[in-house]
Amino acid sequence: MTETTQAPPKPDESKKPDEQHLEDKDVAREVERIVRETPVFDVHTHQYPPSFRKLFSAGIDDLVTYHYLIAELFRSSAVGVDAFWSMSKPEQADLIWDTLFVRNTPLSEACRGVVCVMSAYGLDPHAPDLKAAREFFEFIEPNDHLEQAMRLAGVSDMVMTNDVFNPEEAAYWESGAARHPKLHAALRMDPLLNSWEQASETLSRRGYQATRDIDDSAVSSARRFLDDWIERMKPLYMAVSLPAEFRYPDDSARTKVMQDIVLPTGREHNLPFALMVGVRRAANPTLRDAGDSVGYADVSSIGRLCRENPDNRFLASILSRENQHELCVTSRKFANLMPFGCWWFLNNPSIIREITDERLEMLGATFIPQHSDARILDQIIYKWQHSRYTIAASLTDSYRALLRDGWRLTSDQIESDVTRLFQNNFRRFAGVAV
Ligand code: RAT
Ligand code: ZN
Repeated sequence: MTETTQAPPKPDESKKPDEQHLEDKDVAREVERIVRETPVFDVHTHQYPPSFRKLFSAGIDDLVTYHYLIAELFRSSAVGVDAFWSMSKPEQADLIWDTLFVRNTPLSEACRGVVCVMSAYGLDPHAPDLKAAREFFEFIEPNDHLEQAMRLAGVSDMVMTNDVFNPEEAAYWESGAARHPKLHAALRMDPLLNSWEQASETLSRRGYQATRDIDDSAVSSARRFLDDWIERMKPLYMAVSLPAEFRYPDDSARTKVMQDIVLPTGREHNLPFALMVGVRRAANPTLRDAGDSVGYADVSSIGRLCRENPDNRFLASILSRENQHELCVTSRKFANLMPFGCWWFLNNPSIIREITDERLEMLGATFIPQHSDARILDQIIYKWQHSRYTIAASLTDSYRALLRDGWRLTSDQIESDVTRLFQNNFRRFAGVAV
């Protein structure tokens, strides 16, 4: 074929408008399909590979004793907390099942999640007890279980929460327990920033001498400690959860640790730092993990961190619903800030909906809409099924509004936006191959 016999078609002529441009009536169906079929990179979970035996949490007893459900149990049962904690895990699960699923309608998001997971596995959520569910999970080999759950959830990769200050977890890393190629590490360091006293004791005990004063030698010990753990874990980011009272800068040990230890480490290893802000730990300590609460955070502190440290990248998730708009505004000011997820008490459809709407309106497709925070493997199934449903509804309304304004929309555009939201925004920010 020569140039003169056939000229290449002009871009416009190569399109068949009726086939390529979606009509308003087709948008919802197409968005739902693409959101359902696009795999997710789950950027914050509490998953572990099966080789981290005791930390690998899966199956019906773990699902039903999720701390969100423990909090709900005490609102519907007269059982006392001491009596509850003295029970074995299967006894606790039986009580929660009977209370929240047999005697009551499982209306809450956390309850509905168990129903969703059971249905996905073909188990009867109306069962009077957990016998059949226990039998079902008993025979799944852990690696098959992991694969099956990820497939049912449409999750390609998960980021773990790897607490370097937890001796039980550290022991697995030190013993060289096998990693899983789809489970990536995140170096979590709450004590370092929230309790220097405790952190310095742990550092010294592990051979990284650190005094209670954060002097030069303590700084270099803590940096060596982080360097060594980064070398061992190869994390995609470092992370901390911070109380609602977090302020930056201030005259606390935390600001010093940030400035002298954590931020330089992030720059040297080219690692983003994930800030999860707004927790009020142990509001009701008798409930243990279920007793944490929420407080209003200071988003301007995050803005100052981003402004003063342009060579660091920050991921941020804030727990209070009231902080979400400020986080969007701050993200518009700083490209080194990536908002992610609808965290913990925000992981409910009504709230995901409003947060996703405001993020789309203020940030386009430049954010990470959700993470599962799954503590129990099987939860990724419901957390993602529920989130996908709401994210699709938000996106549908955004695209339909765009159509009303005269935009011509194609499936390719939707695919590219959803891939950014579910995969590539995180991959690019964390330096993972796209
Ligand atoms: O959502 C949760 O399960 C919380 O207990 C926390 O794990 C929280 O997500 C965190 O990472 O601190
Ligand atoms: Zn978490």
